Amino acid sequence: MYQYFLIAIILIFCGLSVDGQPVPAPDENIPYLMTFGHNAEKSWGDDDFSQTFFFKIPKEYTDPFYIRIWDPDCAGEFDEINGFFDTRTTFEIFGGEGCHSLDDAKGIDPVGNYKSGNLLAFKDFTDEPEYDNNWYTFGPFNPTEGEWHEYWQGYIFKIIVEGVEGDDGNMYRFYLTTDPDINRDIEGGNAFAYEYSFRMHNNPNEVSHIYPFVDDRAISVKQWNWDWDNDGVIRIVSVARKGQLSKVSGDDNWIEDDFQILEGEKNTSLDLQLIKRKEPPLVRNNNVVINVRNQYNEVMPFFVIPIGGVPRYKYSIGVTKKTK
Ligand SMILES: [Ca+2]
Ligand SMILES: [Ca+2]
Ligand SMILES: [Ca+2]
Ligand SMILES: [Ca+2]
Repeated sequence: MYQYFLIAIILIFCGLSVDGQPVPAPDENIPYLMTFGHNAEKSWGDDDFSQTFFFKIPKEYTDPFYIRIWDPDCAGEFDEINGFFDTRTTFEIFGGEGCHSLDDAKGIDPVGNYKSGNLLAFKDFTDEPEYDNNWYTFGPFNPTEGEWHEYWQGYIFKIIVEGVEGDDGNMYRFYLTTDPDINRDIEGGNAFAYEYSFRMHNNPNEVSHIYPFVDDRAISVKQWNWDWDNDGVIRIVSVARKGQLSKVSGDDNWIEDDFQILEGEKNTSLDLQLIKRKEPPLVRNNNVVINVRNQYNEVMPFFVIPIGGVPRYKYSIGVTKKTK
């Protein structure tokens, strides 16, 4: 009996370690990141054909690491065809001074010097069966090739994905890993973005999540989303918020919703629950974009592994205490 228990424990731990650090992460339950070729109409769901993500390598980790891309090609399985597949997607990895700290790097539009820092690696993909439902591995990288971030106590790297030719939708994921061939966790590693372009689930019962981090300067928040196709609602949960409904956009437009930060929410993550529409017509293959800004119009980071954990509503914070 005892040995079965031990084997079960070992299997659980092995299972965890080979999961790697996927982006999107399990708590987000987002099926794919998405970037279209720049000749696509924006009504397909991508507002600017460019996606930026950052990886954080904690200072305790000093060995080389890798960034793996799942399904980097745009053809075959998973990708969204528009006529025929003719899209070329570039993946560029940056490190060094300014790769994150420069304002343009943190913008939500691909303008100015957003490709700041040192270009460490580059590869483009078209219709390549070799990488269809398969991996491409960037690296090895040394953690110190990134840009040191004092507040997050780690080195930051940037990846920019762009649809430079064609009009089809490329679906993909990233994995941060210690191993070039297997996905293995970097303890304390994380990834974040200031704007997220992704594909929603087709199953209306699936709920996806985004976790913006509220720093201590935030007083109010503006939630912006693009091309939601009226696919359900966004419900905001936090340590102080039980479930507040926020607006979603229709076809080919942005919508903005403002709300105040509550006491207890600073230095925690919000949980934006993306709840799909359950009545017909069901929305399929829904590509969307979302960003969240504070009262200064500064974008707030979404960490794939939420800072402070997934927030749970605490009655004692959310309700004004009554004296008995
Ligand atoms: Ca594919
Ligand atoms: Ca096409
Ligand atoms: Ca793909
Ligand atoms: Ca859409």
